[in-house]
This record gives sequence, structure tokens and C-alpha cells, in this order.
Amino acid sequence: MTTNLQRMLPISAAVALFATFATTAQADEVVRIGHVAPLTGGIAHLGKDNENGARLAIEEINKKGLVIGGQKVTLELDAQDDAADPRTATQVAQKLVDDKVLAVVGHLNSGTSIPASKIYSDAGIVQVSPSATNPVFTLQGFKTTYRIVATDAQQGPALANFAARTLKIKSVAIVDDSTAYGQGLASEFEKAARSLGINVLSHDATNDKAVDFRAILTKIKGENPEAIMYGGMDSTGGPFSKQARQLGVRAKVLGGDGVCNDNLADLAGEAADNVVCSVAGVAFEKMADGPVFLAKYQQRFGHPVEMYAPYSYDALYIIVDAMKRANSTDPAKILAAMPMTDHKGVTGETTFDAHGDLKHGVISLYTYKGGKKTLLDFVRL
Ligand code: ABU
Repeated sequence: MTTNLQRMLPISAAVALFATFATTAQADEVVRIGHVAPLTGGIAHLGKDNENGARLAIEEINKKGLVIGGQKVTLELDAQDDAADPRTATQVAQKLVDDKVLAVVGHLNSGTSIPASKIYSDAGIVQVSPSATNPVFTLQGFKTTYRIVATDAQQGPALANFAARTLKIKSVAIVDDSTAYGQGLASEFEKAARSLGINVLSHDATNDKAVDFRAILTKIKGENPEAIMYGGMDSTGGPFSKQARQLGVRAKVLGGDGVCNDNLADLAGEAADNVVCSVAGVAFEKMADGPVFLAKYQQRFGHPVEMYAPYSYDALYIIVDAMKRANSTDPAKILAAMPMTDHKGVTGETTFDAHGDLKHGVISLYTYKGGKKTLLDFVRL
């Protein structure tokens, strides 16, 4: 049987035309990159912020065009919700492995990043957290585990140092939210505070879903500390600070990166001005391309950056940089390229130590003035 095409073209031309169609059909390789953060629950706003940073990077890279090993590659974000829950995090991690993602940006929380890291390690998939700060995350001996923020072993002492040397705090009560992050940060702060001669009057625990802190705060009021260090997130740190003020507690409230965002001011109201908090990275105003990034983000998503979006954006570019250097979309080759990372991104220059931590991190210290988050100081590590 003779087809219409064979009638119109000599056989050799028809074969050449068919080969062109076939080449075009295979030209685009779609590569999935996973992203995990809480998209539901009390800190969903932070999870969405992280996801938006990674999404912005993917959209830019796809727009510009990515060619790996001579083949056009289109990136796709496989975005998942772990609800800040350790068990859900492992289920989602397994889903991403089954989805054959090339690498993962996430998770947001230490308490989810740590259990998920074994699953990615077993699968040989690179995991870069843009926000998990518990030191244990990168100390498990996994070759797949990276982060691009400083750790709580750096953040706790930086906050204690600022309290002792700048704020001249001599006594502190500590409260943590019983999560890997809150408990870990509070214990790093406590060690450093004691070594600096701060009198640690008490260390209490609440949980990351608590809404009423009046019993703990009433007990602490009786101890009359000069400061209260709260290890937890903004969703609880905001009401904690507000209730402290309502109960007439005069102590400063100290917190880490979990509380240090604009949402804290919304939740704490006027009490935010009594808060001093740290961020495990460079301040937006100190990022060379910070204003450009903030404007780009605002234009794309219609609201400002919450917190670590520049870090998830850089994490995505770091993975693509490894892909380019490996000239491959094979996860094993990308994993092999990761230790040699030297990436200049929005958050600065990223190089990794043998554990997958930043060689040169930064801790920034803030307070709130009239509810506006205001940079006080920063420490280069
Ligand atoms: N680093 C603050 C929030 C994320 C976490 O480490 O749990």
C-alpha cells in the first residue's frame, strides 16, 4: 500500500523528514526536582514561601533554556506537603523517590528533614535543605545531605553572645516547643549562655500546636528573668510573646530563625518590639542582589518574601549547577558533583564542608521597631 507521503516525496526524503520528527519528539527531557515543606498547618505560610523560591528558579531556568548532554531539559517542580510532621515527611520522601525526582529541595523543618534524609540517602538522591538548622541533619554520615543555612550550633551561641555582650542579660528562662528544631536550638543556646555566665533559671517545654502559654509564663514571671529564650516557630512564638506582655512579664523575648519574620509581628502585636531574634543566614539588605530578588518575587507571587525563599531559590540553582558540571541528569553523577559546588547566588557564595554544611555561614540579629523587622547586627562564621 502506498501512502500519500510516499506519493509526494522520494523514499530518501520521506525517511529524512521522519527522522527529523523523531528527533524533535525526543528532544525535551522532563526532569523532576522535588520540593517539600509544610503547606498546611500553622507554618504553611513559611512552607509556601520556600516552595515559591524553588518555583521561581525553575521558571527562570526553563525560560532561559537548559541543555544537558546535548539534550534540551525542562525542569518540573514536584511540590509536596509534609505538614511539618515527621511521619508524613518520610511518606512524602518515599513518594518523591518513587516519582524518580533527580534531587530534592527541603524539607523546611529539622524534625522532617532528619527522618526524610535516610530515605533520600538510601535512594542516592541529593537533598538540599534551605532552612533546617538542627546540627544532626548533616552529621548522620549521609553523602546526599546538604543545607545552605547556618546551624543551631552556630545560631544558639550567636544569640547567647548578643544577649550577654550587647543586651547585658544576666538571667534567662528557657522554653522550647519539643520539636527537633526548638529543643535543639534551646539546648545550644543554654550551653552557650551558661558558658557566658548567664544564670539559666529554668528550662520548660511546650509543644508546636500550643495556643495558651499563660501557665508557663506565670511561673516564669515569678522567677523574674531578664530574658526568656523561646525555641520554636512564629505560629507559637507570636502568641507566646503577646501573652507574656499581657501578663506583665517585662523580660526580653529571644528567639531563633523560626520566629524571626514579619508574621511574628502580626501575631505578637506591640509585643514584637520586645523580641530579639536571629536568622541563620544573611539579611536581605546585605544580599548584593537582594532588592532584585525581592522585587521579582513580589511581582511573581503578589506578596513579599516571608523568610527563606532566597535560600530555596539558590538551592534549586545549586542542584542545576551540579547537573551542568556533571553534564548529566543521572542522580548519581549529580551527587558526585555536589561537593565541588562553588555557587554565587542571591544569598552569597556557597561552598560546602565535608558534612554538606556551609563553609562560610552568616547569622543575622534583628529586633522589631514599630512592628517592622529591623537588622541589629550580623556575624560571619
Ligand atoms: N530553622 C528554623 C525552622 C526550620 C527548622 O529547622 O525546623
